[in-house]
Amino acid sequence: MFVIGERINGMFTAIGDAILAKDPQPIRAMAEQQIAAGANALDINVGTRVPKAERPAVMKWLVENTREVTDICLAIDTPNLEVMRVGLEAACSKGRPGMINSTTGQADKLSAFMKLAKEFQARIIGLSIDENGVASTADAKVEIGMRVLAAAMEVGIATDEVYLDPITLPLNCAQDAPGIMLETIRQFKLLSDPAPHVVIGLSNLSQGATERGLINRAFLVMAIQAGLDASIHDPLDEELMNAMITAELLLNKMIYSDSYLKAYRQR
Ligand code: THG
Repeated sequence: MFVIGERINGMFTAIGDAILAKDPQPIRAMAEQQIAAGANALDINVGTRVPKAERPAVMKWLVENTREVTDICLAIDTPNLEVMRVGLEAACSKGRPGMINSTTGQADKLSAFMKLAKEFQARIIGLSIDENGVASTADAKVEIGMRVLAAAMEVGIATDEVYLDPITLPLNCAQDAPGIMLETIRQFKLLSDPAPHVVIGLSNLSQGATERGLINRAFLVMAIQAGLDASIHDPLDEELMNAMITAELLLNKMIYSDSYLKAYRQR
């Protein structure tokens, strides 16, 4: 599993405060903690408390500060093309890896973001959203996934550099959504050869619910069985990471040993 740490996001109070105060220390500490806990990449999102006009400069600051402590992949989380470009410039400097999080499926957005992905050799996440909003059926989600892959191929991006995201809705407002997501994940994996990656923003699922950790854990395990191979979540949630590692063990993706949890973390 490719784990994208979700915690450098202005929506978390402590990180939002640090962003507004231009205090780099909590940002760097959060990057280091997530990497120590097993993150393979870090999501970078300035949040909603920063005024729109300041977001390009603030994204640059946030990425540059994170880059002070790590060379791993940084996923620039913004729907705005200008903020994305500034974020990628900082993330991908000196040949380091970056990721576009994300594009939607409208033709004009797709072509602009795919060009950026090509320019920066960045991976790219395509959401199951288009001019009609969030696709609600598996068929509609897969249709958008197909358009995302076609747009990638058009600019010469391999289908396995694309991450399709079926969109995770909170369980407490859409109880049939998890089942639809599982079906979508299975179908995404059949869309191309090589298959695209499939990613979700796991924590969305349990927003506003009690038993958040348990809900996240149970769904992540099911989604991995369906073909999920990347997840934006909290790597500091140790029980979640243990459930994820165990799911991979049970699917024969690593060799059993009594100390398999430790072995996974050491690799
Ligand atoms: N897909 C993609 N990218 C995404 C998402 C997605 N990026 C953003 C989001 N969804 C994933 N990241 C988060 C980060 C935090 C939370 C949920 C998703 C979260 N935050 C707490 C809350 O709202 O309760 C805040 C807690 C606090 O304030 O401390 O749940 O789906 N491609």
